[in-house]
Amino acid sequence: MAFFKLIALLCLLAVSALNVKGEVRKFPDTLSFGVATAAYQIEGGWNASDKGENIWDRFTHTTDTIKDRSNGDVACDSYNQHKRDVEMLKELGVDFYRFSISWSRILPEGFSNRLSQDGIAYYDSLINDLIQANITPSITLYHWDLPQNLQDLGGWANPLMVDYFIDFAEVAFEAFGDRVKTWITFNEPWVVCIEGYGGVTKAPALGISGIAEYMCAHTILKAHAKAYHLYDEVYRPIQNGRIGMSLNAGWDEPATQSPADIEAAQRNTQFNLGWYAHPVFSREGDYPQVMKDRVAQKSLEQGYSRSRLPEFTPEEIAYIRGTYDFFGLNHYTTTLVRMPTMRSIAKANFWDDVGTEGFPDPSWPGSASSWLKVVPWGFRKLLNWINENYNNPEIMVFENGFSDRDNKDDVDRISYYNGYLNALMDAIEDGCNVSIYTAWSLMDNFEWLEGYTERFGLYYVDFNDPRRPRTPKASALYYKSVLDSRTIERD
Ligand code: GOI
Repeated sequence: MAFFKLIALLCLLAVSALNVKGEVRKFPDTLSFGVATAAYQIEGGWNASDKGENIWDRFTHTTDTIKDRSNGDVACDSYNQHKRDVEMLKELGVDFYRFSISWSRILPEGFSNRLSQDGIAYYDSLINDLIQANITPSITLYHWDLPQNLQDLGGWANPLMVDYFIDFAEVAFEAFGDRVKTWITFNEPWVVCIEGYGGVTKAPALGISGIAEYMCAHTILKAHAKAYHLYDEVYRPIQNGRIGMSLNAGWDEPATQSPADIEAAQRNTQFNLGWYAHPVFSREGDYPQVMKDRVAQKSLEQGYSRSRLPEFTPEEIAYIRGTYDFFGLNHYTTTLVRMPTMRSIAKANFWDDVGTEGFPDPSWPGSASSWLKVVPWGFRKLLNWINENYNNPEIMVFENGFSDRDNKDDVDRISYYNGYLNALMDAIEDGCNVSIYTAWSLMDNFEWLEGYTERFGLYYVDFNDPRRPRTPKASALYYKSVLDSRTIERD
């Protein structure tokens, strides 16, 4: 008998040492699972009751840059169908739901002079239904939909926007903070500033590269820090929740092991993730040194009288440093990075400031989104990089997901999730402190410039039907089984 026990034990050891495909891996009990959405992408009701106009209303209504010439006027109609949304969350068995608040729905004029009772009532009802269903609500304050009249005043390029963001945050903490204990100040400030201020692929599409994105980031970092301090000093003592921001980051893999390519990959990470993470999560605070040096140098060469990258005062550096209860991460994909062969242009430009080239490996499987390749091991490397560079913070993964086009039998999405969940498990075994995993997204929704042509949902939404019916895709059943068993199969 003892002999057979020994054999069984040896087999078990062999299986775990060899990492056999199909082996069952159990997630730690400390990891919670959820799904995410964002207000403009799902709500519709763009002018319901007294809701004010925001920059995405303006952008979609007055330009023809959205691929299928669509907009978020109706989207998934969640403004009228949040009870169905909560049903879906219950079907999936999620621990929490991450959604965002539409600023101009609760403050129609952007300022806190006037609150919309209907706007507040909508989120009240959603939050109450979630709690009833034993699903933890978590709120993103800013997922890209600035009130248009605040944009008319310069938006995030105007440093005074800090105080108007604080007014909005205060209204939200007051109204919902008794029931909501996880707050995300900003979703992906990189996208807001690079694509909306430096570039033209997100609202307000200013396209003033090399200047505007640095102003935007400067304001957002101060606004984030001020919201953190407000929560920390006034609301945490009575509401006892947690607050941070969520940064998008791919993994930058050096294209070759040459010192130049390794340097390029590191610089790329510092200019993209470090731009926001270093001021908040590093011991020293402030922008990364390589960023300060390069933008100052190039600005000088280009004839500017000062660096295009604004400077923080020592007081501001100290005020921003440490303003987090967790590291919020949105991760989708990986790129190869190399040192460019041609160098330097005379005109101010963010990409010239970075001075790197990114491209995918042709062997990586693609998705419906040109930028999104399936590279699970990059997720593991990125989590470890954050762990090492920012002192082992508690990491909350607030977005991770895959796009396809029009398909309910979404086997590619299932293999994406299974690959990335395995990489997550590897990173946890490496010692990364990950407490939250969030799939993007609960359902197909308005995918910004791509309109409804790229679908990220676990639930399929029929956008041709005025009732916007939702049906579970194969991946919804896969995710449900992961949540029920708290296990995955090694791939
Ligand atoms: C989330 O952001 C977001 O929070 C959700 O709301 C959203 O629904 C979800 O993701 C799904 O998208 C300008 C090929 C500069 C290579 C324009 C093509 C750089 C590189 C456009 C196209 C990467 C996800 C672009 C966060 C993709 C970075 C999404 C941030 C670089 C570009 C490109 C571009 C491209 N994104 N991402 N990139």
